[in-house]
Amino acid sequence: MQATARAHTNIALIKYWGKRDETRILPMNNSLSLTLDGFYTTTTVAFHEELTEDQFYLDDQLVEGAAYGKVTAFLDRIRQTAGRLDLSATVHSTNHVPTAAGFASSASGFAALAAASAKAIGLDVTDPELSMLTRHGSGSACRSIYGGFVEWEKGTQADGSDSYAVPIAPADHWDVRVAAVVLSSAEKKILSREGMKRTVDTSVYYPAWVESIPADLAAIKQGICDKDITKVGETAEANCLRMHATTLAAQPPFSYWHSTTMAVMEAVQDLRDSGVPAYFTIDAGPNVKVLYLPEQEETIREKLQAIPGVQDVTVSRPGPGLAYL
Ligand code: 2P0
Repeated sequence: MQATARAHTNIALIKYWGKRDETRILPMNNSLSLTLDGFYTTTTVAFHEELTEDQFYLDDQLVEGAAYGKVTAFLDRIRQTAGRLDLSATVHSTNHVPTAAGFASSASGFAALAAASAKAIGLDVTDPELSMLTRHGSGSACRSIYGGFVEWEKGTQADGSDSYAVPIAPADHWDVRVAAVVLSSAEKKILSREGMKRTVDTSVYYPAWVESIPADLAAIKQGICDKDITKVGETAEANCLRMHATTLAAQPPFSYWHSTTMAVMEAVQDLRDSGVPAYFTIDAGPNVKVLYLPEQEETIREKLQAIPGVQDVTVSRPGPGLAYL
């Protein structure tokens, strides 16, 4: 009863921001992401009858506390679905997502855990079913089931049975690049789970955010289909700024940006002013991701690395979906 799976991280171009159900991890809005080849998690799960509790090792270190709690809670769901509450698991995860890259490893982590644990326990699930299981670990992880461009359908059912990811275009559809720009002091103060809850509960801009999503989705899907960097970039950047605007209108207000975050945003604007198509997006933290085409690689790297306060620039291409090893 053992299986190994690998899943890649994803970057949202249309952001998931706000839940309509915190227990079932059901979002207020559809989101759309690009899976990235540079960052992934490999996880092996083995179920045993003789074990009395789960054990979780991350990069060969035994994990306890809150991170362990999230993993066992997720395994409980898998056990329940399979009708095998008698089993406990050993989980070995290896993260190829350098913390310094500024990507959350939870997306690749929970996608790999869901796939490996479902297979190890003998659950015969379709991709949408696996995406729904993954969603319970972390919302954005449900998009990492697939490679390339992926949409998470928010669904309309109260039980979450129609809230899962669907593939929009495969990784080889279009060679766009994403540079992860890491800032030197990038400590995140408000977790995304907490930040999105405060925003839903208190931000006077939140209803406008939800209302703006269908037009963004339509525009970006057309842009992806046409391989139109201007349309995709402008839509993603505007969507990101609108998400961050909701935090400024929350009570108490907050922002994920640092001064260097804004310096990177200005550098991207400078690049565009000089005729280079480059666009930024920012998640629930200070690091910036920059979207551009392969022919601009050198120009982009040079410009971003020269910004004071930038520690590292790591480039990714569109990446693959789940793999069983
Ligand atoms: C996203 N983020 O679409 C958005 C953009 C952050 C900003 O998904 O509570 O770690 O586990 O469902 O998935 C981060 O939130 O939150 C996130 P939970 P998750 O990528």
